Amino acid sequence: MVRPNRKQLSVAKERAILVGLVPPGEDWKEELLNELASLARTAGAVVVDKVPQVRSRIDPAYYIGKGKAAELAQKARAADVDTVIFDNDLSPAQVRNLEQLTQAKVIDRSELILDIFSTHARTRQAKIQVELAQLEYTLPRLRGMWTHLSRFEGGIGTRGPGEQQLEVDRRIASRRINELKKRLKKIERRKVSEVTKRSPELSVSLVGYTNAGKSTLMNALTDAGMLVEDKLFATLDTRTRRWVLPGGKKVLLSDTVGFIRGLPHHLIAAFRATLEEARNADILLHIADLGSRQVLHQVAIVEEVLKNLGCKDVPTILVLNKVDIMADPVDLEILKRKYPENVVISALTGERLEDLRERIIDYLERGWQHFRIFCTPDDGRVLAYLYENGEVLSKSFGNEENEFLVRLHPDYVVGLKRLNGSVRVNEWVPSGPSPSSPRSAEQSG
Ligand SMILES: Nc1nc2c(ncn2[C@@H]2O[C@H](COP(=O)(O)OP(=O)(O)OP(=O)(O)O)[C@@H](O)[C@H]2O)c(=O)[nH]1
Ligand SMILES: [Mg+2]
Repeated sequence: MVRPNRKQLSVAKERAILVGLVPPGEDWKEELLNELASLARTAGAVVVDKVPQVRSRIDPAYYIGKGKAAELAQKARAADVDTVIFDNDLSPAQVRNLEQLTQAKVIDRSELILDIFSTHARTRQAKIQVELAQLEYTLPRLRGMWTHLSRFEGGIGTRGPGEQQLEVDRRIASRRINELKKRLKKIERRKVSEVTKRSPELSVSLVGYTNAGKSTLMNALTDAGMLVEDKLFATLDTRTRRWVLPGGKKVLLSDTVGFIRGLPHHLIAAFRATLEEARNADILLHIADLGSRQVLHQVAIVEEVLKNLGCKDVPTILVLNKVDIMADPVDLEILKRKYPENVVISALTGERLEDLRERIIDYLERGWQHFRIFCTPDDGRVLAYLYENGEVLSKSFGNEENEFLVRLHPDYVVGLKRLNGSVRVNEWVPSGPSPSSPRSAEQSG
């Protein structure tokens, strides 16, 4: 396959120096580069040094200023570094200038994240999504990249062919982008039809910052067998499993790709369909990592991404995870106050998972209404369905017809009628005390 000329973005096994710009007065200097270090390690690089730069103004030519860049070049040479990774996004000109000065490969945060995504993508959909995001990120930069490549390929004086090559690259890249978009549409259409074919079961989506413990929780609640790793972006596709709650109620639970500060917007665009799962969910479980000192920042970032994805109106429970390794109890109190809908758990030890289960049951039952259901006596599936999805308050069995009083979410009435077209359903407003508790209804039936 013909691919446009692309700078080798992969940093696997390379020795790297990390650089980040911190506005004066900010106190998260160390933490900022810790996250970049996790990203770099996840990508396979060996971090040899971290250089946070306190500076308020961005230098258009060298980002951190020429003096600082020269110091950086010295450090890079002394430590025999292959790559310099910037925590911020750089312009093509800045990359070029910095590479000339440091004699090392220079990549920015977005490129690093794209690199991780491309090595972690497993499904066809995720692979296409990542390639699309990479091409869209590099297309406007092709000019800068060509100059960069021509330097290594002895391109001085070969300007003519260079320009021509650039045009060819652009055309190949655009054509490939269109092709990938088409393929993606096809996969997405098929997925949509799969989703609409699903039963009326309520869906619960796990969302949250990368490494917060979404997949660990998914495994603890279902037998999903999701890959769990102390690495960023272990999960890149959506996995949905049936989650059986105490009492036998079932919901669909989905695990999906995590969020991070400064997620390249091409990536969000490419992964929109994957993240769509969250928008269509009945309930979101926002998993937060109490083990991180940055948990407040992380929760705010996830909230922001959710808002951009159009999930503002989906009921959300904040799941405060990793209580077994909590970094700061004050953060926990702040979050609990700010988000009254919360539970505190440890997905790893299983601590207080029952609180989460109960909360989901509460949530599911909140929209329940009372119904009087009539059906012919020969269909046992109706009663089984009612037990599975609602609460049966009383039963009376007749020769012609059975009658059940139930509490049920209105969504399930549709499924009931699909099950047996002759079922009649009347809404019922109970007056006075409920006819009987479920237990005594069991006995009376
Ligand atoms: N101590 C502790 N560690 C946890 C807990 N939950 C998850 N972890 C660890 O946190 C790391 C990340 O867990 P994952 O479940 O892969 O996180 P994720 O949110 O799915 O991450 P991505 O898929 O990368 O976005 C793993 O090393 C887990 O073992 C917890 O409750 N306590
Ligand atoms: Mg995961």
